[in-house]
Amino acid sequence: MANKEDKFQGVDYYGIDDLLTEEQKLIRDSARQWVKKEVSPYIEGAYEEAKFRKEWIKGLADIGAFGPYIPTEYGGAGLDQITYGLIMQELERGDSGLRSTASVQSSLVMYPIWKYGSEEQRQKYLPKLASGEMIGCFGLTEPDYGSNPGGMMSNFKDAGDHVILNGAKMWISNAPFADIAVVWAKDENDRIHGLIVERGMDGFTTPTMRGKWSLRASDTGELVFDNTPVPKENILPNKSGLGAPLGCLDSARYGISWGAIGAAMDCYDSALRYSKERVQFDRPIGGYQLQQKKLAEMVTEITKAQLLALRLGQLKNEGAATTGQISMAKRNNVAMALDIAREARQIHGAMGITNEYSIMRHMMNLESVITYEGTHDVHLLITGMDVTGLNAFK
Ligand code: TGC
Ligand code: FAD
Repeated sequence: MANKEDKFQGVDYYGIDDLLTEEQKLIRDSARQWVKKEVSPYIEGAYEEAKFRKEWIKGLADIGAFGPYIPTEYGGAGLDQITYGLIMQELERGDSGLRSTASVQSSLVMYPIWKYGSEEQRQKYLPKLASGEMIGCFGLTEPDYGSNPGGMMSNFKDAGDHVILNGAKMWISNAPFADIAVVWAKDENDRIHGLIVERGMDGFTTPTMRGKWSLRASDTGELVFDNTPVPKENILPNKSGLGAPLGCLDSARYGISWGAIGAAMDCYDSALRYSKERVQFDRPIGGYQLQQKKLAEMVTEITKAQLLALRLGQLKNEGAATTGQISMAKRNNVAMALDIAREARQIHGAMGITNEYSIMRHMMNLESVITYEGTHDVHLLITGMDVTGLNAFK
């Protein structure tokens, strides 16, 4: 629905703003204003059409959402990890698909090029990715290897100054319009490497995946490689093995732990307002204990999630956050947001299923967010392994 008024106020029950710097708040607020002005009026239309609006790319770059923590010498914003988290929070407050585009660009495309790439690769790709002139995607998941990416079949063989890449990736965010793909594939010794594949390379196609009832404002596709020649200079030289893509996931999962708070805050904010306006049996429904229980629990869970994300951000800034800690925050905060979306939907009654409110859209989006970047169960097993030292995956 176009021109819907966005009345979002922000949720800060514990005065967490006092723990943020002026710069962090300023950047968070400018992301919030951009979402209010450029996203909220158009998001329901984009969702119905099942299309990411390319018009958003420049705005995302302008608010620093592409590579917030990438050094300025490569075109990034050079910000700290908490600011990165706050930007993801504001984007996902607008829509999870919007945050997805920024997560993928920053943590799954720019991060591996920055961390594992050569200096030439950094200079060639990072400034264009930061400005939005170039959009990237990340190909790890395959039709038969989702939670278990180590089993991937995609492979490449040496052919002199280039390699020949074969295989298929699916469920790839931004694939249909990406200019480059960071693709994970095995060499002839079964070792996983990252390759930068450019649109236009022979035998490389990106069919769109249709029929999603979730994350509809984000374009999802396949990556198909049919004897695709990739120059050797496009292989990321500085890290190989499954730990390389998993390292990128740590960064993206961290951003999602903040993003989910944004979706939850939007649902709570809307439910709180509605509960005070909607009258049944001659009283606002917010005056009934059953509705207050929902609202009180929502704000409690949001506050806990905010503290978890903030502490994780501090650890990230110190370079001390572990995979287990990141998994805990991603798992907890996404499940929290999904629970809140479901409860908020009930507070809105029938209106909650319409696109007059953002609730149902958030709820449907969060069904993807709880699955991608490691499912809810996978993250539980990561935490379980971390605390027991015993692997329950295999
Ligand atoms: P495992 O044997 O445990 O580990 C293999 C190697 O990787 C190292 N490692 C890590 N390194 C860096 N960061 C991490 N988080 C790491 N976790 C593990 C590990 O030390 C080992 O190194 P080495 O040197 O000994 O070889 O691997 P496994 O095969 O048992 O699998 C473990 C498991 C299941 C936890 C992992 O594979 C996993 O996380 N699965 C979930 C897959 C997933 O999250 N896919 C996401 C695809 S991308 C996406 O969804 C984008 S959504 C778009 C958006 O964000 O909007
Ligand atoms: P499966 O791995 O088949 O899991 C099915 C079920 O089995 C899950 O409940 C899971 O928790 C459970 N399970 C699996 N293993 C175990 C075990 N050992 N013990 C107990 N339970 C287990 N991938 C990319 O590479 N790039 C992207 O950009 C990307 N974008 C995405 C966008 C969307 C909208 C979606 C929905 C997915 C995207 N993905 C992307 C893929 C995503 O990462 C995978 O869907 C996810 O990792 C899970 O894999 P799967 O769907 O194959 O589920």
